[in-house]
Amino acid sequence: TVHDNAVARYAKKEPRKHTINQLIQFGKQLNEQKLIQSARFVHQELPVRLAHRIIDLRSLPYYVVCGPIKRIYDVYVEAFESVRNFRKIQDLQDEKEFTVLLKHLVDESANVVELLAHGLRLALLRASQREHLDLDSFVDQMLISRIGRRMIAEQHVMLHESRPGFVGVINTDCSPQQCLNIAYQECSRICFRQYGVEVPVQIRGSVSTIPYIPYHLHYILLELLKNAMRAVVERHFTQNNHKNSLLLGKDSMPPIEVLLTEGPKQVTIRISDQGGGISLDILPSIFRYGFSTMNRLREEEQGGEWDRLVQRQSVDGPMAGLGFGLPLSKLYAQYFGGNLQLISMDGYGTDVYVHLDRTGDVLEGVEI
Ligand code: W6P
Repeated sequence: TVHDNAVARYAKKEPRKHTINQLIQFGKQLNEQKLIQSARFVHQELPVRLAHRIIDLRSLPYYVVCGPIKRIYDVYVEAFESVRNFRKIQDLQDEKEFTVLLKHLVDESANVVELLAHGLRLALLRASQREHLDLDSFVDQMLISRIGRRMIAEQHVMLHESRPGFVGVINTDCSPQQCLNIAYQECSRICFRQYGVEVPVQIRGSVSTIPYIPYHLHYILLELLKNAMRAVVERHFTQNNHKNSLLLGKDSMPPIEVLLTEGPKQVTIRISDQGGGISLDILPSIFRYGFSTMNRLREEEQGGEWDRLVQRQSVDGPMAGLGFGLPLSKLYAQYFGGNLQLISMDGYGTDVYVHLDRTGDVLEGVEI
């Protein structure tokens, strides 16, 4: 098509990466010139990052890029064109209109993760007869890139709003403790709605605040707490009989223990549940896309394979998603130099370690 040259041209450039501290430095004491400069950066940068993904999508087999993934491709091409064709940003009026476009693009692409999950499921179904298909690193790259694009777009949009403690979407004094409490409250509500019980959480230790994007941390902690609570509830109802369990109070569930620690460079959050751990045959798959622990019990019943599990996604309640929660949480943790590790103690429970950089000096992105 007519865009091919433009895509190739932009894809020759490498993305320009920033650290959290650079974004904070740039975004504070904002004036008109800096706002225009910020818009110009996004104007140049988004097409570069999109072009790389467009090329990636084109390199996939035909039967993968149809349905939901073709839809993603179309959304990306449209975003690429609309940003690239936007006039040179010269004054505040240009900047204002460009910001409206950015908001629009962020909203438009809200369902990309869902499309990716459905597309992956379809692709794996189609591929099973033909060839061995491993799309994990492709999906990783799609999601890492999406985290980055959304961050730079939302950062620019949010520079217009001044909130205490924030520079754009970055909280210069993000409290892991507070974030944990908020995620815990939300998770308790979800858990109670789904199962009619609550799982107690005990929090120990305290840490300093860090420069961070609260949304990223909230996503990670909510996801991990949901997994932990689900494991504890399922184990509880499996071990005890249902009638008895209903008579027992909240304290009969073994608590999830959270420990917050810090060193010179990192904050670490360890979340320990006594949900029985993760069965050894599925442990190697838990960071794979499309694998959902919601299917754990059913798999044990049926002795199924991961390939067959991916066929049964997306009908789960709010405690389980499309099998993207855990791997996506890991990418969020890694995006600014942190990490996420999981240790299962077979038959007992699971420990998850979330490491977060506290210096703010690590470049965005994840090497895969
Ligand atoms: C489990 C499975 C899991 C995944 C992520 C976090 C905690 C847990 N606990 O049993």
